[in-house]
Amino acid sequence: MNKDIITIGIGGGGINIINDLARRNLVDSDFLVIDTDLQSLNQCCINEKLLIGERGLGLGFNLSKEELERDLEKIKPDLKHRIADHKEIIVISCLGGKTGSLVILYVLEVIKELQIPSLAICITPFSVENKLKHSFSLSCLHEIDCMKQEKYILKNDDVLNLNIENKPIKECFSLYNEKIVKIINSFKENPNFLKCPFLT
Ligand SMILES: Nc1nc2c(ncn2[C@@H]2O[C@H](COP(=O)(O)OP(=O)(O)OP(=O)(O)O)[C@@H](O)[C@H]2O)c(=O)[nH]1
Ligand SMILES: [Mg+2]
Repeated sequence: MNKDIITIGIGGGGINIINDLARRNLVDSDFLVIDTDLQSLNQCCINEKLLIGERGLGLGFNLSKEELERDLEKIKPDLKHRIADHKEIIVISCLGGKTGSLVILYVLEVIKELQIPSLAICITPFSVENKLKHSFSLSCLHEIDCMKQEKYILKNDDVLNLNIENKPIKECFSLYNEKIVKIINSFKENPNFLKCPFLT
């Protein structure tokens, strides 16, 4: 029996986040993880997984747009099948990575086709990360705006403002994920919560 809501994690960062939410039982939701990287999918505790492409080696920066589109078209029926029966969908992706920044747009298009209310939680790269990551992140956010998709932006730089001294980054990410839990719960309570600024 499906839950009303499904939370989808895309790319390495998205999968890390979903893995942490599920392992600590922080969100009452079904989960799905999607990546081009088989290793990252295999390391994740979620049962529902979708691998994009046959190589399983991640996108790196070498795959052409046409090849990626072809690979995405192949998973479309499976993706639709896994999400269609849910009433609400959350999509979580760390922008900057090639998979995170490109695949999220495709997943959001499919959700739009199905007309299911959805929220994209987009995490932007640390300031110190390379320029290419920031340019992927910016163009992804622009595309999401063009789609008129509801989105909530979180900045990885804020992870550094948590004031947790000498903690491994994984623990800092884990603490930051509690903010993501609040956003998901707000969306569950009211899918229009972003239109009510006093609630955010
Ligand atoms: N908040 C948070 N950010 C993360 C985490 N893991 C990675 N990131 C961020 O995610 C960004 C993108 O990295 P990945 O998600 O691994 O990249 P990807 O989408 O798999 O892309 P490719 O491997 O290049 O195809 C990184 O630059 C980090 O800023 C995490 O657990 N939490
Ligand atoms: Mg990756």
